[in-house]
Order: sequence, then structure tokens, then C-alpha cells
Amino acid sequence: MTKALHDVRIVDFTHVQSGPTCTQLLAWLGADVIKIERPGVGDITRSQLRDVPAADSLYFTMLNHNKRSLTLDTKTKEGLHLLEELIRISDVMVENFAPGVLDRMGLTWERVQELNPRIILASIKGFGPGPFEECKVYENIAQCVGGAASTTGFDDAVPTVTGAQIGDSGTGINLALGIVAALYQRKTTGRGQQVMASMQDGVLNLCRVKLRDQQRLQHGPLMEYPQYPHGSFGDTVPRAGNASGGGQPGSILKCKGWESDPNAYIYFVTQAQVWGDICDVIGRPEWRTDPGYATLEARLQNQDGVFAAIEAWTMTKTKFEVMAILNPLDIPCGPVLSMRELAADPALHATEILVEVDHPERGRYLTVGIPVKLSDSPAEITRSPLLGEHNADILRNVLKLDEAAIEKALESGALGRKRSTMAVS
Ligand code: CAO
Repeated sequence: MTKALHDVRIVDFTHVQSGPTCTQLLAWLGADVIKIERPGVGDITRSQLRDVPAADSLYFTMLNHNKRSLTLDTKTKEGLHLLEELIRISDVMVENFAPGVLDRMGLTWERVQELNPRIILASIKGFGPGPFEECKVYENIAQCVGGAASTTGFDDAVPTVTGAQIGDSGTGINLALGIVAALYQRKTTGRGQQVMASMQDGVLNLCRVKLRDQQRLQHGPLMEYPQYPHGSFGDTVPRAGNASGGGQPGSILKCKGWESDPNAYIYFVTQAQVWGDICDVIGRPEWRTDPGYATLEARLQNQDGVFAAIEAWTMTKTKFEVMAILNPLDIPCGPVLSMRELAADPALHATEILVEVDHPERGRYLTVGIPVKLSDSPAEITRSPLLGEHNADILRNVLKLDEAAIEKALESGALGRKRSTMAVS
């Protein structure tokens, strides 16, 4: 079966996490992704957070599946020439270097268009145009400047970043959408275009509900926040702890075993539609009609009391027992699952959102597969490339160089030290 993007060739000039996430998604959708890496070094993540000596790290392997690797020193004349030749015959180039890096290399948008007017040049930067546009940005910085940190955590504690990589992987997803849309538009215009995604914008987009709340503050307290009704609100959206971000109050509650298991908790939503069933389940049937509890308005005045009563019940059961009781009643809830529990979940393996992959250096490892499924373009997760693994393949079969041209490229040192660069074909 052909893949959705089977006829798309991508020059993947990305590194670390944000850009590689984008190109990995496109590779899973069928694009031919050629990762350009510095000879001898490669993407810095190959050696960062290494767990197995002399093997590519999980940091790298888990972000670079289904790609090919070509080593090129693009600061040499021959390296830049080969990159430019690749640009001429590709559909997309993706990069996430610090601002100005591509220009310093000579690859301005004007130059890229001159090489290939149909190419889409897709970039991730920390910030969009403005006072910070020249700044380098990593994940947690993006979370801070995009509104996530100021609104995450508890009122009496420091701003908190989340484990979900919303700045890096989140922005990579935005960029992938932009690229696919630009490819679609090219069908009618015949032209490429620039696609830009800033990490600050990406995080702010995901904090949309907090900007909603900022404006709601002008009209009164945020009744679903834990600061209501006893605490006070200032002039900005406070950290909401584990309160629900929507119109149905929710909280994380202790379950049996919480004293020793840091994840023996469940998220419980007191959805108004099923309030009566909640009352029955927790042994408070009288709350169905008690004016202090019967309406959402009344419950918001006493959120602490409501959740304390529910928690007194959840603490008598494990999080999975709570789930088993509440689900048939359509009461929305979800256990706090640890990474250990997720990694072992057979249902997640069955749907291939968790996949085991073989790797020649590090052996078998577990990774996350594609989070979107296309019925006519099923993704097959294959391992990340070794550094320069496809040098020979790409010079011969993509750039169509003859043996003399290959020899010239190798002699120049642009692909690295000659002996090691063509070892694998
Ligand atoms: N051959 C030769 N040189 C190469 C090369 C190659 N194949 N690939 C990269 N380089 C060079 C670049 O030319 C550049 O050199 P100059 O600064 O001399 O022009 C340098 O390597 C890379 O520059 P960088 O500033 O992008 O890298 P860094 O490690 O200092 O910064 C990061 C990393 C991520 C902070 C920065 O790239 C950035 O802000 N990117 C945009 C935002 C982003 O994507 N952040 C997410 C990162 S994941 O948390």
C-alpha cells in the first residue's frame, strides 16, 4: 500500500527535539526524509543522555525513526554544494537552527527559492518576529514564555513546567501541519513557500483556555479554580493546581495505596449530568436533592467538601477498581498512569502507539509510534539511521552522482573522514 506522502522528499536539517519530531511524523506518513548531520558528530542528541555506551541514545533514536542519514559539513564548499543539489530535487527543507544560522550558511530564503522555486522551507524558531526573535529557546523556556509555567502548579509554589513536551514536540506537530498544507497549496500555485512555527506561539496556542480565563477575570472570580470561594484572585490567571480547565469541576484524588505509591491517584470529574450517580456511589444519596449540593452553583461554593467526600470513597479502592465502578455509570475519570504502567499496557502495544524496535547498536527498545492513524497509510516504525549510514545510497541513488563525482565528494572531506563515510551502502 502506498503511503500518504510517498512522493515527498524532505531535506531534514533539524536537530534536538522540535524539528526532528516534525520530520519523524512526515516520515511515518511516507515521506523520504534525509537527515543532514555534521560528520563525526551528528545531531547532538545522539550522544546526550546516553544510557548504552557507544550507542545512539534513546533521545536520538526515539525522535528519528524512518529517516536516512547523510553526513555533510555544510560549511565546506563541497558540502554546501551537495546540500544545494539536494535542495534542487526535494519538496521540503525543514530546519530548527538558531535564528540566522541558515543565512550565515548562505541559504537565505531567496537563495533557496533560486535553487528550487517549488520547495517549501519550514522553520521552527523560539519566538516569532519581535524583541526576542534572535533568542535561542529550549523546551522549558518555551513553556515559560508561552504561558504554561505561570498557569501550572499550585498557588503557593513556584511556576511549574509540565513533562509533556508542548514546546518542542507540540511545535513540531504545528510545523508538520503547515508543511502538509503548503504541499497541498503547491498543487494549485506551483510554488513553494516559507512555513514558520514559533515555540512561544505553539505553547500559547495550547494555553488558549488560560487566555480565556484572563479575560473572564474582568467579570468576576474564576469559580472552577481552587482559589474560589475562600481565596483571592489578583489581576492575572493563577495556577489552578489540578482543577479542571472546563465547566465540569474535577480533581486528582487519592486511591488505595497512595501512602507508598506516588501514582495511586485518579482524576475525577464531577460531571453535572451524572451527579446523582456520584452521590449514590460515594454513599451520599441525600446530596442528590440537598440544596447545598444539588446544583453546580452550590457545589462550586463547596468544592473542597465535595472532593473530600469523594476522596474518602476513592481511598478505599485502587485506582483501577474506582475506574471499573465509575465507567459503567458514565462518570468521567482516569487513573494517573506511571510510565512503568504505560510501557507494560498490552492495549497500547496492540494499537502500536507503543512499539518495540530493533537497533544494531543498542538492541531492542520501546518507543512511541504515530499518534494519528490513517486507514490507507498505515505507519511502520523502523529504526533511526546510524550516523552517515546512507551516504553511499544518497550520493548514488538520490543525487545520481557517478563514481568520479562520488570520489571527488569523498576526497573533499565534506562527508567526513573518507574511510568511514561510505562504509555502509
Ligand atoms: N555542517 C556544518 N555546520 C553545521 C551543520 C553541518 N551539517 N549543522 C549545523 N551546523 C552549524 C550551524 O551552521 C551553526 O553554526 P554557526 O552558529 O557558526 O552558524 C551551528 O552548527 C548550529 O547552531 P545552533 O545555534 O542552532 O545550535 P546550538 O546548539 O547552539 O543551539 C538551539 C541549539 C536548539 C538552542 C537552537 O538551534 C535554537 O534556538 N533553535 C530554534 C528553536 C528550537 O528549535 N529549539 C528547540 C530545540 S529542542 O529543545
